[in-house]
Amino acid sequence: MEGRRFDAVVVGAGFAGLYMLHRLRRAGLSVRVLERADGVGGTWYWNRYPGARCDVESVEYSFSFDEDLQQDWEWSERYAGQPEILRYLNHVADRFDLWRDIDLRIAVTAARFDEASDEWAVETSGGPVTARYLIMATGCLSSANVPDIAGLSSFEGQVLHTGQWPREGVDFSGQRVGVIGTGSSGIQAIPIIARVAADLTVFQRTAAYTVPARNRPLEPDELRNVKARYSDLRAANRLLAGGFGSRSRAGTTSALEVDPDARHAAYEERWQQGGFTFLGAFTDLILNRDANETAAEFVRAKIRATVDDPTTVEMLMPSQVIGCKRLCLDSGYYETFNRPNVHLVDLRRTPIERVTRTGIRTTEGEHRLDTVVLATGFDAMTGSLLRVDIHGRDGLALREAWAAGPRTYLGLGVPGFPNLFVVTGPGSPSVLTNMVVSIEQHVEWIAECIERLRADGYTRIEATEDAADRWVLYVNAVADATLFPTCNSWYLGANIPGKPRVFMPLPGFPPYAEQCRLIAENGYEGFALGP
Ligand code: NA7
Repeated sequence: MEGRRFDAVVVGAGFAGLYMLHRLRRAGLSVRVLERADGVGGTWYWNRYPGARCDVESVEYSFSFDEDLQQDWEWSERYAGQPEILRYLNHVADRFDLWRDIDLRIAVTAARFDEASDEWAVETSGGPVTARYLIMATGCLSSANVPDIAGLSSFEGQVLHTGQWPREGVDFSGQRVGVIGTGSSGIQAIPIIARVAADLTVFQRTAAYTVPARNRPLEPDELRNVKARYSDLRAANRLLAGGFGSRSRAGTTSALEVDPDARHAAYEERWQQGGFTFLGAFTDLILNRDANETAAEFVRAKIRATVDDPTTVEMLMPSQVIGCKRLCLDSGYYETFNRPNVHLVDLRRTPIERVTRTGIRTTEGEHRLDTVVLATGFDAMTGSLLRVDIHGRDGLALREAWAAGPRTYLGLGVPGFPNLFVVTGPGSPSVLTNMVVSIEQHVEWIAECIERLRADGYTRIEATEDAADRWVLYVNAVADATLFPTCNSWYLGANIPGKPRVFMPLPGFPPYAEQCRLIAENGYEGFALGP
């Protein structure tokens, strides 16, 4: 690979990188995918913690670009677990003969745009390569957030992060385990660890809302029905704000327009169905605080009804807007706190003072532990991009350009960084959607753009400053019309100390996709093409 030149270098071999490779190769480009892991899968390669499972239903969280693929692949469960998704992505790599253009165990460390040749000089752990186009398919949740907790390195037991889980798995039997973090990862792992560990202590900073996933095996009939009209299902999903969920009925009224009994019945029906459909019960749950509070209170009542110990109930009571931090789906999370071997520590009342050689010391005393599991999330959306030392035109560093927060046009292009594309970058719907739908839309847009540039004899494309300024204002205006900016979520970068507080994803897939389409149709409005 070293010293070679490609039409495109793609960084990352998850859903985005694999499809990008396939699509660009079909367009006749020479492409190289560089992946730091020793396998494909991206976030599904790294997140092997117990209970890791997708929270979008498997028949929807999968590629739609190839009819034979979607007809042939048989998902076994309503929500696919991590091992099954990883098998699927390996199958995709086999099926489309992708391996020959993928380099594993290669970390991309830096990239510099050369204005004389309109090419990127890419530095990797395997030596330098050059490419006209640099496509960052680095994922939104791929840079683990390991918090700076005093004494962590002095702990003599194991420290594990859910997003960097050992490939060989971990046997917790007989162990005293501490889990820090109660987001999706913690909420999925905790019930499973609790079943095998001798003792489990959960260290909670913010109480989360979670609704039952109601995961189950998929019946052959159900799968047959989906496949009989698969393209209709995909098309219907693309018309929804989140790019998924068209098989469940969306609410059509405000939560405040119906009487309390009808409202309760609507929530209860969806609670029994399981999944994100809960927040689709009414039209204004993410727009109106009073409406939102009715859903929040329904979940709080479920916690009171499920958990036996009143002190634990009180600690588990979430207070922020429901859905402001990403809603979690669980399998027996609240019930786990009724087990005699599970204890909850509220870090707001009794913060961690330090990790000692033998456990975690809070202001209340020491919890002796054999293993600490950090379910502390990710430096989301920008972490994996900024980990690479990218320099654009005039030597401009991406880290400098984004010092006050990410600034993109469409989440796809960055002013000052010609021929750089970001798949599901900040400023695009990405993590507020079914990621596979957003990835397919981006990959296809990027591939068509490059095909057009090549056909028309251009060697350079760059988002203009003006277009990016307007885009950032637009994304903020859309987000500000929702309740999303009202809490300290990773959507805002609020989970990482010192990270600029900017709402990064753009709510609403269909209008976004339509804008991308029109911009391309109008000759890539907002981009400067050259020479
Ligand atoms: P999340 O959703 O970012 O959750 C991380 C959790 O860890 C959350 O409860 C945090 O509390 C907690 N946390 C983070 N740092 C600390 C420190 N320093 N001390 C104590 N607690 C801390 O990450 P996940 O991996 O669970 O999920 C990420 C996404 O993956 C998820 O949304 C799905 O899309 C899949 P906080 O809420 O910040 O107070």
